[in-house]
Amino acid sequence: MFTRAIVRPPATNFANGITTSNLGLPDRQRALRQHEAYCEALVRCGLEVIRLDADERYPDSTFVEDTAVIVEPTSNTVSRIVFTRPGAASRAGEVESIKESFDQLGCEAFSIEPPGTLDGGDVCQADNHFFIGISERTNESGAEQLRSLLASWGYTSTNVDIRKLDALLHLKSGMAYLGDRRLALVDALVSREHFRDYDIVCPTPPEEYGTNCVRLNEHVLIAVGFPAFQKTLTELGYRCIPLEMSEFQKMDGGLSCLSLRF
Ligand code: CIR
Repeated sequence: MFTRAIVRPPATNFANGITTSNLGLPDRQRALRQHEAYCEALVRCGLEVIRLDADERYPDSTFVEDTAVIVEPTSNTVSRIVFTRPGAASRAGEVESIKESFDQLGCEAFSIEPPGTLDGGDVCQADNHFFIGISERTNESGAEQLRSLLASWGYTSTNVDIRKLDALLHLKSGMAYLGDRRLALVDALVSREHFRDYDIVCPTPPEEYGTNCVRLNEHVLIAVGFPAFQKTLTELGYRCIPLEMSEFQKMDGGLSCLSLRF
């Protein structure tokens, strides 16, 4: 059960962030409206939304997911948080300001240390198992540090190498856990050994961007514009909340990147 989410709206310099998408410059006013609708959807899913101020120092700072991995307790302990060490130099400073927001939340805190790099977008939790993407942003040292922390808390993990998959910035650009041992996966990941014990839903081209959906309690947030994928999820019994994501997609971001959920 998720009860809280941390979000940060796009800063005025949002358009100066990193992107490979070739979809044109984002419109910040539209991005703010899309972000507001996203926050309203989180509330609809039963979450309290903790809204941080926009951070003008970091154009990519709206993508808060990349700064931390939150591990929810399975027993009666506080949540644990692993602050990341983002793989993109321009994003390194984002972690400090997220740390300040967590100071009040009483989580037990850990950090990825050099030479490790890790982006939260490369970490996909599926119940007691974590998939960790090795990507342009997350290196083997970062993945190993996370694996070791998770193992000490009783979780298993598997590395998924996505470095040859140019279309995926992060692992979660191409996968999502839907609960009940079901994964949404892009076609390029479907045949990987790691996923063979799961039910798989695979959006067909040109709907791959839809794969980055977010199961939150009784609902699934999905991006607008992927009708076949939405129909599949609805037929499987999920209550979908479609959200406009065009401005974030222009900056290589997806639904999961816009919040830290716990
Ligand atoms: C970046 O390149 O870091 C940002 N423009 C997009 C980050 C998206 N985050 C994510 O997929 N978790």
